[in-house]
Amino acid sequence: MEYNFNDIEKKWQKKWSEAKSFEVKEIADKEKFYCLLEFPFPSGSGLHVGHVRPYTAMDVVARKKRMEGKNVLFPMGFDSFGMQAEQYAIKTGGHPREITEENCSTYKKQLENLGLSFDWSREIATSRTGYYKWTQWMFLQFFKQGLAYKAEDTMNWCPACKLALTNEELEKGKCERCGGDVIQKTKSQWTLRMKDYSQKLIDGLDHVDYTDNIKKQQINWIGKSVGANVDFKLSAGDDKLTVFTTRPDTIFGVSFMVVAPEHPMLEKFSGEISNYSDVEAYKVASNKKTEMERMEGKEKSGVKLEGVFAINPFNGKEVPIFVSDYVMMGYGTGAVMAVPAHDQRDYEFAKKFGCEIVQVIEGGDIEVEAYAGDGKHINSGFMDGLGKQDSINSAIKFCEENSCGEKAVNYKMKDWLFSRQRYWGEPVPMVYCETCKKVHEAEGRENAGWVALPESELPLELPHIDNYLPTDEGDAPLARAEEWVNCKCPVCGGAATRETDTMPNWAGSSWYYLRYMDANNSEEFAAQDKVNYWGQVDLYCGGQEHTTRHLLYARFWHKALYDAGIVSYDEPFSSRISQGLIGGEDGQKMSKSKGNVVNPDDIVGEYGADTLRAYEAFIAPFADDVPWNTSSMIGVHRFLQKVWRYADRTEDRPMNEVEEKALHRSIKEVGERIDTQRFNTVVSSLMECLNALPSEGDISADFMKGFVKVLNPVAPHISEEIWEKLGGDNFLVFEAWPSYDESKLVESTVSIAVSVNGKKRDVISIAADASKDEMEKLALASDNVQKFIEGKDIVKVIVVPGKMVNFVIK
Ligand code: ANZ
Ligand code: ZN
Repeated sequence: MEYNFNDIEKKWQKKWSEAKSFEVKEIADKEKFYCLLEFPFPSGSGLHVGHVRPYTAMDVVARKKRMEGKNVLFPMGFDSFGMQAEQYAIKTGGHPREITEENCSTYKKQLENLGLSFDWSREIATSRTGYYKWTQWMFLQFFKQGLAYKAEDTMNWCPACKLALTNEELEKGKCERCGGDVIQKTKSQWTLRMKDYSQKLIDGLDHVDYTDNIKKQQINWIGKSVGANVDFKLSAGDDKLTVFTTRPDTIFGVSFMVVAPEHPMLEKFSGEISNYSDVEAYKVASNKKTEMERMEGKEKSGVKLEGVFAINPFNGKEVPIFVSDYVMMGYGTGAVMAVPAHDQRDYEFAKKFGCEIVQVIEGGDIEVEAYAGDGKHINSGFMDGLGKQDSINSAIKFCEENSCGEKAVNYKMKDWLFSRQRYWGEPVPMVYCETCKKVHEAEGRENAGWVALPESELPLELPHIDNYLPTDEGDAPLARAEEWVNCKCPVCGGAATRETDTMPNWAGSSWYYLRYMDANNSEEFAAQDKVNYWGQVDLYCGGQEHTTRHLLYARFWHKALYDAGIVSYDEPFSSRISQGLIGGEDGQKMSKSKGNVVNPDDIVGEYGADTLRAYEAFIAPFADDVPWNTSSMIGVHRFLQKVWRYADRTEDRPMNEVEEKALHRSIKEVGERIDTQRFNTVVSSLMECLNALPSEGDISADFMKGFVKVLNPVAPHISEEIWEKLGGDNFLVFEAWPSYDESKLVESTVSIAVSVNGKKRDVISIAADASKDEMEKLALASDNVQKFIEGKDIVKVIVVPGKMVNFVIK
């Protein structure tokens, strides 16, 4: 019989769906397993084969865990807010909601064609009101906890496109859309106090099982620095300038100070600074640069403050102060003590502005560049002769004893800028009221004037508008919906206006794993007992590009919920893995413009979903980037055809020794390899299993029934079909994962290949310890071999013990 994969696959997809095979309920005494995939943004171009890789891999895990008797939660949904849908709507005149919903259903169809065992009864999309009601609700909880505040923040603004752009949306500092210049604009925006969670986010990594690489990336992103805050007295008044330094031990080498252009001391001392107009001009100029440009800062620039200087608390030396944009206001104190001999940025600045360079650590050649290495301290008063750590400790001790500083820790990670000037996002459920503002101000409250919507008014729905562009003033497109914007203050009943910024795309994706636990609940984001039953995600799989931001946002969000008493455990994901990318067959990144995109629908149509699944599992170690390769995909297809043919050869008889051993080995290997995410070797083990059988003669039906159980996670359709043909009752999906018998794995016999002139003619089974002579004798006795050598001269016999025999004939 022919392997009609298209019919077979459709048949089983229908059966599973009708039987609701993958829908799960919370069952108190059944052990759970929560297997989570990052949900896709439903773009107009649909799924490509790169998406399929993690989907298949996690489906393999979910199917095996199910067969092992676990209650498996394996959900899917859509991260469906975002700029792309909005841009597409602007281009085509459609509505982002309609475009998004259409894309969602295309994706869903594509996913169903792959035979993925998702529980679609729990489908979510972040842009549906039933979902974002709870995103808004969580924002309100954060606001109540004091975690949300309005702050003036600079944003990248493209005057041509009238769009605010994130740093990721810049290309070499220019707008990625029109290539035009981008300016810095300040705007009051919602911000979440994520920086306060820096240490918790580092500490939490000790209690989760992420790969070392993922942990390292998270730690780097948080960017913890340990050092000291040191106070320098100012010549003017009794004010001081505090700097953050990781190297207080180098303080005897300070020859100037630098403050950021935004530092408040500048304005404060504008009366004392005699060249303040130069300072102001410099402030304006640096405001035009993006943070990236400032950090790269190839050519140092700055202005020396005339009329004000600082005093080094360690030696009383007078130190000039500069303003320069290589110092950022957002980090530390926005001021640095410059040690040009040992910090390269300070060195470049000193060279340009003719400042003194005082070496305080032995080593290097400071005629050429700053020396950042270790060495003994020199020119450092009481620290002379000390090494790095000792002198840091004694410098901090000096600060504490003389009340001029203390130990300090800083984190590079910033608070989370939570406002976007876009339409297609969650409305922020806040209202601005002038009347309440006066009350708040009198109380000295933060966010004066901002009033939270009562929870009963959620969801605050996105109003319909026709123009999705921000206004000329840079206000978000929602500002155009005047009727919606003007409202009553929920506290005092006076005239008020709604927030017109929306939430970032990262909001909805920060808690979706919780919603899956109780996706259709209209009373709560999820019922507590369900949240407690499903608990932490056991295995979370997603892209490498999400190991920093998304994973940190979600962990922060969860910890904030935990601190607010909303969830009972403080880490959302107990383990995390990341898949590698699939590139084009030409070795380049798969992209439409390069014309090298492989569409999964085409592969499924031509070779079947099982082939695509097995190939994507087989393609390479899961975390490796790898190019698509059609001929190796066809190789996998041939393997499935072989499975199909072998199933046709079955007889009702017990397994023989060869079959038993091949099967037990495969059960062991496949099981272990799925559990450790070595999916590529799962497929090779299955191939080896069949290779161990003779290519002709009958095969035990028991062998085949066992074989399709281990094949099932990878190629579920063909295995269900064979299972049914062999008279297996129930779906294979619900069969128990087979166990293996260790004693069956001991090598008493081995299969060896017998060839004639290098062409394989038979596989025979012999004792593992058979001698070369015995091997040759048995090989010669094979009928298949005899056919080819009968009446011919054997000129040579090559025997590799335990492996093969080759007869060379004339
Ligand atoms: C003196 C010094 C001497 C420094 C030396 C370094 C080496 P990380 O490790 O990144 O935390 N710094 C502090 N605040 C800054 C700001 N807002 N913008 C730019 N630079 C800033 O780096 C901390 C070091 O970066 C600090 O230690 C400070 O320079 C500088 F041999 O102080 B250091
Ligand atoms: Zn009010």
